This record gives sequence, structure tokens and C-alpha cells, in this order.
Amino acid sequence: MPGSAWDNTKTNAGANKGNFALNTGHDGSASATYTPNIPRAGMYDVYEWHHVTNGSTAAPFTIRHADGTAQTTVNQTGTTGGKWNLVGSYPFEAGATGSIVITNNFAVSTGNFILADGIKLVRAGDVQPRFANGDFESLSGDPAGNPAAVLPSRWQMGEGAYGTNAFVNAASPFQGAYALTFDSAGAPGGRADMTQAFTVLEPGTYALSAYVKQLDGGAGVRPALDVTDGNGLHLMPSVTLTGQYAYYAQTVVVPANTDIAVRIGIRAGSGKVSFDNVSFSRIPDNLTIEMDNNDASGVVFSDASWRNTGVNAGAFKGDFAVNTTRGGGATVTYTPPIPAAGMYDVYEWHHTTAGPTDAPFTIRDAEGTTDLLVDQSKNGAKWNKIGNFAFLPGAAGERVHRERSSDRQLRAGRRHQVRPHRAVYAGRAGKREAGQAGIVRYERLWRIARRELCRQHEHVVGRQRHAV
Ligand SMILES: [Ca+2]
Ligand SMILES: [Ca+2]
Ligand SMILES: [Ca+2]
Repeated sequence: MPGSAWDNTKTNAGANKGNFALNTGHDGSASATYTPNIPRAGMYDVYEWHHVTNGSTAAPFTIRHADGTAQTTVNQTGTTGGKWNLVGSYPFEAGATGSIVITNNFAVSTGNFILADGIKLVRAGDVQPRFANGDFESLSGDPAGNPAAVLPSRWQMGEGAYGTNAFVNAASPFQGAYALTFDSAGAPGGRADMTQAFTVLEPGTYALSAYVKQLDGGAGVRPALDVTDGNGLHLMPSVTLTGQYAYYAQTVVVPANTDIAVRIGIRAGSGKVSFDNVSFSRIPDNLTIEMDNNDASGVVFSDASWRNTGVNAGAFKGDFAVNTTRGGGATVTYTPPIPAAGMYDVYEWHHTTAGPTDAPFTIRDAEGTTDLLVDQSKNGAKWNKIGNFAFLPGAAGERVHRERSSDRQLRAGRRHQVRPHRAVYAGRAGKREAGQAGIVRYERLWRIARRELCRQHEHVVGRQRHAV
């Protein structure tokens, strides 16, 4: 609290903790600095408290935060006295690197004094990385003119001459007015790319994603959707693009306070590739989605042969659906609302009962369709993990509970259910016992943190995989 003008001996019953400091100068010579020790990086709401009084209507506040410095003013009169007043929301790094400063350079016309009393910070959420303009709607130059004159803001040119390698494309955006199209034909090294560098303040798992399509060139054209961090360069595994926009993503574990660069473009091959809706965002922790047979949405029974009236203390939420027909035509489908791309553990729940030993489930995820059997005659009244699958954002999962009279009939039924980017969880009535439509829980698995989600062909033992 430098300067001589502060009087920090004042008291008032309405002040925070009964006391406050007052400054009547207008010369900017004195300031009060609050340096919070931030326990965890994040977005913080900053609040100010003063008692009911007639202070300046525009007390100058300076907030030094993770992104820079913000100047604002606070009305320190009676109308805002005796309560916490939101000054603003700012990103803060962990530790004592940020501050809130009240300075006595307030205008005479705004009042005779300013107050330094209570300051409160409340964590409001995660800090999103300062990645910008992934939709390419923010431009300098005239996109209708010479493409070489147009720069998407925040992006840095990669190898080769800009204008021949990348141009703003107003003809075929995925969303908005523009996409960014790379042309690797004749480019130095056959590559065309752009990068964006920024700082990630908060540790966690992040997804770099984009909608990408190929406009020209053969099957050998390979897109780049890569991340460089403190651990090196993480290339997206090779994918084969199509002429339609499709979602691609890779996840990266980021330690705190790390400089990141993302790269998009063409890594190999001669052709044209368009990118839009590029995003780099944090995937929330501890993500669990639970779905139940009696949910109002996301659960669909194929027909009336399901009796969704079962009650049992060991059933999830006390109720369950059962099917005793075996023709293979009855299904129940769970479609989970996936908030972020990633690998998810999938669990099912049934109560303790003499259920079928071979209730068939089908998981339809970003990579295709997996069939497996669940023994519903044991492991009752608890979550049973049935696999780990890649899901994309949105309503990306389905479960179908299918009855059948033969294996052949079941397989025929599966083929008709394959849809890209969907997850199917299928069961059927068992040979001896009725199958249960219990519930499915989807839970993120963080150990598998870095992988490209649209193609992976590892595993599966004892399961059938079908390509999308
Ligand atoms: Ca106080
Ligand atoms: Ca766009
Ligand atoms: Ca239930």
C-alpha cells in the first residue's frame, strides 16, 4: 500500500470485517494491491466489497491476470455498498502471479474518496486456451479479392509461399462464411500448413479437433492436425479424407503453463484440403453419463414386447425393462449425449436374477460397431465394465437390445444397424431367460489420453468389429 494518502485505520459495521482503508487523493500516487494466492488456475470472478457510503462512482481498479492487464472502475457509493460487487471475470494462473490494484487516480468529478476493503475471488471455471479464429471468420484483407492478401488472424504461415499454399474459401465452408483451404500442389516439400501458438494455463486433457474434407487430389493426400507441446510433436495418425466434411480429433495431455502450437494443413500428397471449425478445448474431468430404462430421453424401445415395468431393489434406480420374446426383432437403444470426444469406459447394470448368460450388446462408436455378450446371470446390482470405446461429441451412442431366434438372424440384423459415428449397445433376450434392459454408464478413461479418435484398429479379442 504505497503512498501516504491511505488511511487504513477506518472502521464501519458494514465494512468487510468491520474495517476499511480510505484515500482522498486524486493524483495516482497511491495504490492498494491485493495479491491472491491462487490454488488452481482457472477463470475467477473478482468481487469487491465496500460499506454504504458516498465514495467515487468510478474507483479505478487494475486487474493483472494471466492474459494481461485489465482496467475498470467500481461504483463505491451506497447503491452498491454492503455487498459483494462483481468487478469482472479473469483468468489466473496458479500461485501469486496476479493482482487487483486500486489506484487513487480517480477523477474529482466522480467523488471525494475511494475505498480499499474486501476483495473476493471465486473460481468460475476452467481457463480455455487462448486459441482463436478456428472458424476462419476473422480475417484481414478482402476475401473476395486476391486470396494472397487475406490473413486469418492469429495464424502463422507454414512452409511455402502464402497464397499458393492456403487461401480463404468462401465456396464451401463447413460453417459460417469461410473455410481455410490448403493447396499442396507444387508447394515446397509438398506440404502446406499453418500454425497457431498460445499458452495453456491449466493442466488437463485437451482435444484438437476440426472438420476436414478433401477438395482435390488422390488418396495419398494426408491432413495435418498436429500439436507441439513441451513433450514434442504429436502427429495425428494418417487418415483417408473424403469429399465430405468429417470430424477428426486427437487428444493431448497438457501440463500447466505450457506453450502449445497447433498445426493444420497437408502433411503429404498433392491436393486440396479444407479445414473449418478447428478447436482446441479442455475435456472436463470426471465425466460420467448415466442412462436408465425410464429416462425421458435418449432411450428408445423398439416395440411393445418390452415390459418396462419391472421393479427390484437391486435394479438401477429400482426399476428395469424385460423382454421374453426371442425373435431378434426387439431392441432398446441408448443414445448418450457425449459432451467431448474421447475414450469412454462403458458399463451396464442389471439386478441379481437368473438372466441370460449371453445377452448380446453392440457398441457403435466413432470407429465402427462392436458386438459382445454380457452374462446377466451373475454380477448383479453393480456396474459391470463391458469395454472401452471412442466416442465423438453429440448424441453419439446407441444401445440396441435385440432378441433373436438364431445367431444367423442376429448377425443379419446387425448389418442393418451400422451408421457412422454412432454407438450401439445391443442386447437380446437370452436362450433361457429374459434379457434386461438395465442401464449403461459411460465414463471417461484418462489413461488413454492421446489418440486419434476416428481410426483405430487395435484390439479386439473375443469381440467382433465392423468398420464404419
Ligand atoms: Ca475490511
Ligand atoms: Ca467457418
Ligand atoms: Ca432402472
